[in-house]
Amino acid sequence: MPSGLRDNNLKTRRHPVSPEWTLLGCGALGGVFASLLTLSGQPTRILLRERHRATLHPGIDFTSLDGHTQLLAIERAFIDKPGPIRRLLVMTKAGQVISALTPLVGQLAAGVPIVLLHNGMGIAERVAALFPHNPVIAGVTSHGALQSGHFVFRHTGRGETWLGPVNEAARSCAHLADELARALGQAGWDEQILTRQWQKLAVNCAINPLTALYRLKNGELAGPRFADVLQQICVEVADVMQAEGQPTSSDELLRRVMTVVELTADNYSSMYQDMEQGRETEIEAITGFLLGKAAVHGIAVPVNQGLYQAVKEKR
Ligand code: KPL
Repeated sequence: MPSGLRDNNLKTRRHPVSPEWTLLGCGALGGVFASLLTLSGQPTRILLRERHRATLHPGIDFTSLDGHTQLLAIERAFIDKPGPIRRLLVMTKAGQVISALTPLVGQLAAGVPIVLLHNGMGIAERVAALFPHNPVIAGVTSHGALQSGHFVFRHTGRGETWLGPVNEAARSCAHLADELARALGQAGWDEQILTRQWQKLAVNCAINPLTALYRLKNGELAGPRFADVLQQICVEVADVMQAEGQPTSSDELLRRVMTVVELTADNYSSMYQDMEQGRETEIEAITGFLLGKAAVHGIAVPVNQGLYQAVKEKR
């Protein structure tokens, strides 16, 4: 990616006023969402954290699903001077959500919606406590994304995105799903977002640790070698979900997992990518969250426990 790109070479203009979206967390998925929002005509500003101040910030090199590559100028700002924020889209890794948002405590205007799109659970409630005057929205997405260099992103799979309210103030924010849908092709609003979060957690408990530990593409989990372990993971997650008041069955969860395995067969899971790059994984917010809930209900989850330990030890 060449540095020092001039804006007039790029596809979009800078937007000095108030962007539609301010995005915190420009990893693979964040970079793809920023690109898709920009291309749909919704000006987006990327908020960079302090540790990125010393690095170069060229335009975004974005490759869409059809393989077309283009350079996009996307406005950037630093977290200490974020500029006006209309909606905040938080796409950091689960483990970084709280530390990334902390500088905005007391700075973010009341009423500005905070949309959280990360793997794992247990964080949205903490964000709602930190920002009692803001609508907090939890989201799940199954889009595939790859980052192959500094600000070089590829959209690798069209997925579904669902948003829903975490606190009362967020109940009036359903229109945000429509706006995301303009960029993503589909996005829906679901008042029962907790159920969708659990279903996504089940998929992540099954796919992410195994693909990361065995260094596989998602599709390779369809082989007979993994049939038993996937089944056992789903039995354990279903037990915990039922104890949490989420009606489901291990068969239903296994069907969901196998559908995602098939739809994302050619993708590397985010945990695989994190481990390969030596980054912190989301194991705490995914399997760690499950283990915490299992302990509360006194449910044994030995297979998930083993995967959790193996991922922790590998780092
Ligand atoms: O969410 C994912 C991830 O990689 O984190 C899945 C759905 C497993 C797709 O890779």
